[in-house]
Amino acid sequence: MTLRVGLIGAGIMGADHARILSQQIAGVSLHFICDRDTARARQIADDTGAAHVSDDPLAVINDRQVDAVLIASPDQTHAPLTKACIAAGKPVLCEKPLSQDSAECLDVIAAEVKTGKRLVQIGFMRRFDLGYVDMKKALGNGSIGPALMMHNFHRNVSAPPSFTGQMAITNSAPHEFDIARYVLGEEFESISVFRPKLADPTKVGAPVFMVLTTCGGQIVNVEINNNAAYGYDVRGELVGEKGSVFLRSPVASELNVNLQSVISYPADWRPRFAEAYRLQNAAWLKSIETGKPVGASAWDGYASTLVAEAGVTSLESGSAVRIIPIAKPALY
Ligand code: ISE
Repeated sequence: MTLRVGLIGAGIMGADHARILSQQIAGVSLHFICDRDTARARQIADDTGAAHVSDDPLAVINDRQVDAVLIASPDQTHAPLTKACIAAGKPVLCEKPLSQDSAECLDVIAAEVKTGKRLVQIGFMRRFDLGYVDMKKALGNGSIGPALMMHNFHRNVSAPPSFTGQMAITNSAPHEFDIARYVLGEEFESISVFRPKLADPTKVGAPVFMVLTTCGGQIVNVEINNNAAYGYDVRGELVGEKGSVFLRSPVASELNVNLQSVISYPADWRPRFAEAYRLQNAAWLKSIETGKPVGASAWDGYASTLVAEAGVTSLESGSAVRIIPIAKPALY
């Protein structure tokens, strides 16, 4: 059976998901493309053979010929559109974050719990990255001993003009908040956020450095620098009592010229996590067929947003902030 997917959002992420679904995964077709800019929606429809284009996301969600929905629209639309998918009984892969407001995440959770079915997957694709899979495996099989710390660096070339200072915490860092929870199998207990002094304080996207503690006693540090300039560079190291696992970025080649050996950095996350996105999207579609949920749930979306909210408070207050989630519903 070919699964017909409705795609909401034809920007940088929507276009990449369209490429993945149309070129790299069998058994799926793009059926409906939605964006406020119908011209770029039409371009994706023409490239992928999608039958319909609209600027109305509800037209996509409620179309009887759409079996599943992928949300790649702006952050503030994620929670309301995910709730609309739940109301329509449609499986949905929603790009991260589920919301930048934990109360909105709880609304989504309440709606999904009411159906009694897991319909929502959140696009924390690093859970499918082979480096992080190795980290979780090494912890799980005891080869590095009990986890002590996890170091994380997340550097973008430059922040888009719309990027507010807080978005380093609410938009970029949720990747690290989620992957650390997933690898360690622990919830966070507290967060402290610091910001270095910039030469130009008016520059958008100043770096932040975060120190988090887990309920299991581990320490996690996260550096987010959305204006690293030199390349897209995500690093990580899981440190145990007997060893560590260091995250290696996939490198296709090494250029040797002019007495130099050059390994290039990608310009953004798409090439760095290309395989993780493909595996995530393929697993999502498979989970729809099997009825067995995979990847990050709406609860995981809530948990990472709760940490981000506490991080914003810590940055503003200059103090450590405790993280106290609600009791996890049995559905998760
Ligand atoms: C973006 O939304 C992503 O999800 C990327 O993975 C991340 O590196 C980037 O910082 C975010 O803005």
